[in-house]
Amino acid sequence: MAEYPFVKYEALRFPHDVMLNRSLAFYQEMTIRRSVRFFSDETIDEKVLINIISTACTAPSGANKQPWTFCLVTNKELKKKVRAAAEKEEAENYASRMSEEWLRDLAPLGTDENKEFLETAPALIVVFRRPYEISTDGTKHQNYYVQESVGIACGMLITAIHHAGLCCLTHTPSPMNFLEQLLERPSNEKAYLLLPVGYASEDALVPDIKRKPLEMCVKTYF
Ligand code: IYR
Repeated sequence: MAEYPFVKYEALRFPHDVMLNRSLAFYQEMTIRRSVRFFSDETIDEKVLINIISTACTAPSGANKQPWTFCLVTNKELKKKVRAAAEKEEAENYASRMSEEWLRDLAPLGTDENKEFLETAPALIVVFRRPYEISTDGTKHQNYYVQESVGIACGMLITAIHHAGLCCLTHTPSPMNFLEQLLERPSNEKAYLLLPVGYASEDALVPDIKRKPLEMCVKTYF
């Protein structure tokens, strides 16, 4: 059996008081994150966006296959096409594909088929999952736990966006295969999530909704 190399891991480690402060400060930073639907058109330094995507790419993944591609779109024409295609699908969703209960559940969010934010936001990050890889001889190689891996990477992406002082929306146009076509992705890439990214507009409003109380989210077994 071949030997595989290992290297020493220098893990972060803090004194208890520092750990307590850091964990609280990070929670306090994250708890003010909101999904934003109103963006200013102010541009973002491309280096910041690349740092954010680099953070997402540090996510753990099944067998370290890193089964994702993050497409960064700032081109105005392309954003316009993405908006038109997303609105076409969403118009059908709101008109006939979504159940009465679903529409009732969405009502407090004030969403509809109009997706202006896809054009206003200076950047779109389109995340693709890669269920398999195609080697140069054309053979397919499955990736593992692709949904989980890409979901975790997206969580880290959203966290990095917020940490940089930017806002985003986890937008889920459905079906979203139009993104594969518009961005001319290879056949092994499937659209997973579409995030407009930018600064919240000065008059941005968010729904007056609350998070579940912690007791409903956490069960302890000490
Ligand atoms: N994809 C639709 C509907 C929608 C779904 C969820 I889950 C939301 O949290 C918000 C909206 C849309 O984006 O309008």
